[in-house]
Amino acid sequence: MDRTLILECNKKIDETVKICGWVQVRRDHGKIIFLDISDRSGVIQVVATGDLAGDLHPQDVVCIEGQVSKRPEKLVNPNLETGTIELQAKSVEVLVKAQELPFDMGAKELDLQLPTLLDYRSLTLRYPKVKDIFKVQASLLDGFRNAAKKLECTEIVVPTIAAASTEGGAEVFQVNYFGYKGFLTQSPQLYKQMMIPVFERVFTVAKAYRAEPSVTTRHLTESTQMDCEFGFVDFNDLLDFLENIAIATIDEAAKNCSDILERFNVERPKFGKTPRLTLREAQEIIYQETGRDNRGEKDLEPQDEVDICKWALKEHGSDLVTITHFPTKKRAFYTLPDPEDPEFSLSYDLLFRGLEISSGSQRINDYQQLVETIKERGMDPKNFEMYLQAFKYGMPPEGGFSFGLERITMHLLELSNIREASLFPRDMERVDVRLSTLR
Ligand code: AMO
Repeated sequence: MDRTLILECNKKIDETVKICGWVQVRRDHGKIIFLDISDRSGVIQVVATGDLAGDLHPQDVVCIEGQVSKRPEKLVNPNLETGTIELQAKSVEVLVKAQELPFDMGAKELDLQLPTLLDYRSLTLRYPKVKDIFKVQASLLDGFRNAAKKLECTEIVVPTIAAASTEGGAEVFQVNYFGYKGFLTQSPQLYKQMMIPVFERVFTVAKAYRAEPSVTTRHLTESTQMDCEFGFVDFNDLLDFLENIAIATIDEAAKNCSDILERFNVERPKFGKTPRLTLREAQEIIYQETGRDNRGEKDLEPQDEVDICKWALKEHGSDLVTITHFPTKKRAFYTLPDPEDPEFSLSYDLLFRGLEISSGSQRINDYQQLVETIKERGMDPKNFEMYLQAFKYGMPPEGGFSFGLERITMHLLELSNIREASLFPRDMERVDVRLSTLR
């Protein structure tokens, strides 16, 4: 008999079908045993006798033939897509027995500490509420790709082994590349810029590596960046594109996953017109609102990001706020200083519900200015030979931005730690397993 997907059973009342999937939960009620079986489409309750259910337990892989029947009115489960039906098992084939589980995967809440959740990642990812996080993430990726394509960006795939570090600083992983010094890219930055004279508008979803020396709830050593880059644009065009893509990306996921947002008990994001503030204006507002005087600081502190977002929601009904004009020295070498006040740059960060989710800038597109800036920053233009070629031979005014996928996922679902929003998170202490267990 051909396999029927679980959700399809809704249309097969009184028919005999074969479903295949995993045992999620087993409930013994005397001689009757209820099994929740899941597949890629959903979950269904199976009613089996003790003989048929044998010693089945969660994560066993089974195929079950049986008759789809309507549940009695009072046993309907409104929270389940198949809540009005159940499957009366006639035969059970065990394809694969799972070993005994280290914890109860059938529980209503997976009550585990984060390290344990990650130690057993390939198992805990199957838990419905954990799986939901990555359905939202997939939807964010769709939303980003759709929004970038709407703006006529071409998708590119870029390298992650490079000959020079992109964002500067010490936070770079070195690799021994056949005896030569190589680096893992801190962002797809240099490659997306090199592609401007090729396609004019590009986007990419790329891994970014940062040797972050501190353990925080919002930094990973390997994160996923969703980047765009545009030629023939000015600063205002870039801000429009940034906010347009952010709203389209988040809104598509929030719409497609409204059931998941409900299960996580989080509200759909609000997108009134996104307020735009310079860093100095934001610091002034924070001072007025909270009395905390960070005017003159070179960046926003985490608490500043929280406070300015609270203000944006209160005053503008927006979960997003754009901050512009960061000090030139605090931004990467490719950032264009503001011609009217070169101490500050044509740069921006986009904050979402209290956290920076994106940043970018108008770029230096003049070859000589770029070479000079690289030298001023104590770097050697020779290490940027391929990159500089693109500027030598005709680079239009250009700019772009990058979104952190895990950060958006985290704040859309109001998770408390970014590691929950990464399938297999890497940090100072973990690459799949705890590094301490490798020593
Ligand atoms: P930036 O370094 O600000 O800019 O990174 C862009 C976005 O990526 C996310 N992000 C991170 N997420 C998790 N862990 C990390 N360690 C981490 N680092 C960054 C954040 C951040 O806003 N090349 C520039 C972008 C550009 O100018 O186009 C860049 O990489 O959400």
